[in-house]
Amino acid sequence: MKMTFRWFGEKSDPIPLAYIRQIPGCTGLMGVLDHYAAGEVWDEDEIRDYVRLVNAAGLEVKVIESVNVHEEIKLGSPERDRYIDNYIMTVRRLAGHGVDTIIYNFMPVFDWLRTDLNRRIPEDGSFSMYYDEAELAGLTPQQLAVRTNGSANGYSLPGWEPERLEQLNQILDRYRGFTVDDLRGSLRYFLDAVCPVCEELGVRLAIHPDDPAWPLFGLPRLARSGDDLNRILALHDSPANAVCFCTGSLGSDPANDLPAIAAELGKKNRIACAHIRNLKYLGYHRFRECSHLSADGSLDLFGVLAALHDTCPDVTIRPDHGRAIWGEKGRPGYGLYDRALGIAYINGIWEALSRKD
Ligand SMILES: [Mn+2]
Repeated sequence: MKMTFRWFGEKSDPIPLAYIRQIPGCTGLMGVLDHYAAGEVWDEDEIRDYVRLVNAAGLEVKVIESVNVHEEIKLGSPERDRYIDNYIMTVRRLAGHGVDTIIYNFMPVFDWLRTDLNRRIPEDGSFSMYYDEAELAGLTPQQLAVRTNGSANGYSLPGWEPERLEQLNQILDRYRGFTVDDLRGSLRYFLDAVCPVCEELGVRLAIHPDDPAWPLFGLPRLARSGDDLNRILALHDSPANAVCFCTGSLGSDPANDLPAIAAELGKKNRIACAHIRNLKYLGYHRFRECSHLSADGSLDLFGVLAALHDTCPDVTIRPDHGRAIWGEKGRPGYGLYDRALGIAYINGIWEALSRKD
């Protein structure tokens, strides 16, 4: 197992790389260059400088997150080929600098969604991200977008960039009548084009599950259960067509048996990487994020890690969202302290699993 950390880059992440290097067992990053809009080709020099900077801090960067897919690709419009060519160019450039895993999602319009990014946890006074579908009632997508960005401590959140949301109405109109089968067809076309290049380069494309794991604002979603993920893997049968196993996203639906899904996908050798976090169910489509400790939430993180340890022991892991604790005022979900605690917890479980062998 390789332990990594999400880092947003020197200009938009307040956490120094040197601090990340000091987290026990943390040897690398899942990197992000989040100023690129979906569809843009990433600049070669910038990729090189980024990788050098990370390496100079004693960390690897083999996994890159949020190479976002343009809406024209998801909509399957004639424009898509141009954006797929751009995507392939970015993949080639990243591979040229040692990247072997690229995480993407295929959610129409919206990336991950919460109704509150800083909700106080009454039990311990810390703050975490919170979702309550009842709070969405009466909110238009635009109002929600404004509210989400407004509570982000001044940071631009991945998937919620203001530029992208300007044309929200137009994009939402174009999705009217678009079904989950249409969306899956668009994904197949994308995978058929990009996976052969990935195979040639030794890169894996890892789809991130939908977050939360149900449709929003009537938009279709295709990656919200084990069955969905198996269907996606069957769209293009290749080791390059893989999954980022995100426990918090899949786990938002209590019907998803996370250890069983992890074991099944791991046995197929299709888990390229994993995001590990916990959440606590508070009611129907209502949950909060919590510490990683299984006892603090509703997910069986021991069971998930045991399944990964059994089926894909070389997996790259990072702790996912953490709470804001000890007065830290950072990017919501991406502070240093609670994610470092998450790593310590995951490391402990992993060592116990390894010693048991
Ligand atoms: Mn995730």
